[in-house]
Parts: sequence; C-alpha cells; structure tokens
Amino acid sequence: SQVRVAILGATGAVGTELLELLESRNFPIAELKLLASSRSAGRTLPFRGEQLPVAAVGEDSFKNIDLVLASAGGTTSKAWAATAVESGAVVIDNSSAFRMNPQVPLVIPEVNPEAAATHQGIIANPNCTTILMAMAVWPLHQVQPVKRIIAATYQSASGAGFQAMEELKLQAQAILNGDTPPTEIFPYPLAFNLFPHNSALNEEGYCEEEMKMVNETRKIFNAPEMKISATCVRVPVLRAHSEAINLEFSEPFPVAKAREILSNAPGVRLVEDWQANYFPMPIDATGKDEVLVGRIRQDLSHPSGLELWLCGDQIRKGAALNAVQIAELVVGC
Ligand code: A2P
Ligand code: 11C
Repeated sequence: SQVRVAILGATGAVGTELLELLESRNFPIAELKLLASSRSAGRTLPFRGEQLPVAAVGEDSFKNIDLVLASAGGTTSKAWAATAVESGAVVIDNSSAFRMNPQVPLVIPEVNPEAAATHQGIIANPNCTTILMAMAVWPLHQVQPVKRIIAATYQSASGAGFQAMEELKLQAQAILNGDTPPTEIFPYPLAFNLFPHNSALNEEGYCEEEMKMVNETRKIFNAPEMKISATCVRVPVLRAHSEAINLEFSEPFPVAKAREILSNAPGVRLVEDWQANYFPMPIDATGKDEVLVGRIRQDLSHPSGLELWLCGDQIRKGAALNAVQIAELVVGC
C-alpha cells in the first residue's frame, strides 16, 4: 500500500539523502511533504523529476500523514514528535531525543529488526558511530559473545550537519589563502587539524558522543552489562566516519573465522588487500550503502582480542539509509 510521508528537516544533510533514498529504493509513496524551519519555506527540492515545495513545520503539518522521517535535531524532534504521533503518524527519529527512552525501540534492521514492531508511535534511529560499529560487531557477537569493546572514532564533518561540511571547505580554502579559517559551526579549525568530539562532557570526562556509543550499543544488542569505552574525534573528512575497534572475547576468536563471518554479514563489505596495504578509506565508503571493514587482526596484547578497522558513509548507513530501512520494515516492503 502507498504511504503518505513527511520529511522533517528535508533541507539538511540527512534530509536531502532521505529524499534521494526514497526515490532510488522506490519507496511506496502516495504523497511526500517536505518540512523544515521557516528559513526554508518557499524553497523546492527535487523528487522523481519534480520540484517539491518545502514548508515551515507547524501544527497542521502532520494531518493525513502516515510516516514521518525526522532529522532536524533533538529540539525540533522533541517539539513535534508528539503532535505527529497524535495525528496518527509513525515517527522514525534520527535525533538523540528518544533513543534511550525504554518505550522507544532503537533499531538497526540488520541487528534487531524485531524491536521495530514494539513501537508506540516513535522508533529511534541510532547515532551514526553506533550504527557503523554495531554492523561489524554484531555478526561476531552472534558467534561468540563480546566481553569488551574499545573504540576510537575518526568522524567526518557531516555529523555536524550540512553547514559544517560547507565550513570545512571554507576553512581549507581560507588556510590555503593564508587567511584565518571561519569557526562559526565548529569550535576550532577542522581543516588540517582534528579535535576530540565537542559534545558535552560528563563528570567522568566522557563526551555525549562517546556515551551514545556505550549506551545505544548496549540497548540495541540487549546487552546492558557489555563493557564499552570510546574516544570520539572529529577529523577533516567530509562525509564518512572511520572507527578503530578492539574486541575482547572470552576465548580466542580466529581471525580467519572473523573474516569469513564479516564477508557474509548483511550490509558489510570486507575490504582487505594485505599485499597492497589497501584497507577501508572514507573516500571509498562515501556514497556507499555498505560498511567497509578490514584490517582484521589478532590483538598482540591479548589472546582473546581482535582488532578491526571500518569506514561507513555517515549520512547513508549512519543516518538516512538506516532510517529508510526502518521505514521499509514498518510498512512491510
Ligand atoms: P533549515 O534548512 O530550514 O534550517 P543539518 O543537520 O544538515 O544542519 O540540517 C538540519 C535540518 O533541520 C534542516 O533541514 C533544518 O532546516 C532543520 N531544522 C533546524 N531547525 C529547525 C526548526 N526549528 N524547525 C524545523 N526544522 C528545523
Ligand atoms: C557527529 N554523530 O558525528 C554526531 C552527530 O546523536 O544524532 C549526530 C548526533 C546524534 O557529530
């Protein structure tokens, strides 16, 4: 059956990718409504050969809408999700607003598709770093439970939104011209630099982004006790995140077995050419649906440890693609 869909945050980095994916995956759309802030009212965006108007979100925006794909930040989701649900829509929310709410399923279709069916109006899309890590770790965890994960991330500008991607380019240009780089979106220059993720720090010294990897992974895996620690870093890459992941198991996990499992895992592509020293890179992950995984090796420091490296398109599997896959689960296509 055909679905009446609204995209909240249609003009953003994730919003525009949602439009592209709904078109390329031939999602069964009866009607598509594009919503953003009042700043974007009057703009148009292309969909299936037409230019669709963007409207400012308001009280009446969700009337006669079946499905809302929201990617306009936590504050906007908190402001409008209840209105959308009261009008009878299912909201798939890409923000962090509802992820840890016990009533809200947090879903990666390759990991816990069954959780989507328990929704009460809202389904949360996990943080990009969590999704990418879970895609590689879950298939191994199914074979032998993971005891502990230590992750380090190398996160692209896209995670901070469309304007942040533009700012990275402007910064690079400014620095090459010998000018002071603009820092309106990012707190520091990112071009030719990197910095620890600038989300709020807790008392233990972990930032919000790092705690999302801990708490969201535990929820998605239904493993509330799993030991996880992360260091999240912003790097001058446009739109694909990378992660170095150390996994500890209860007993040795042969590298060959891990390689075989990951080469057959859904949504994962093994990229390893040891002769050429060629492994996943953000430029190869950009625009791709799969999470690229490689450089799988025995942890020299621990007999039951594995090291691996991955790259994934932050806007696609890290956000828009995962949300559209959840939408496909919900409407049964
Ligand atoms: P707008 O373009 O009108 O500001 P990104 O993460 O790439 O920065 O995108 C954020 C998205 O969220 C944009 O589509 C933006 O719309 C939208 N947005 C931001 N603030 C609001 C708001 N208060 N109400 C509705 N949409 C918003
Ligand atoms: C980043 N992952 O790369 C973040 C941004 O919880 O959805 C997205 C924050 C979120 O900065």
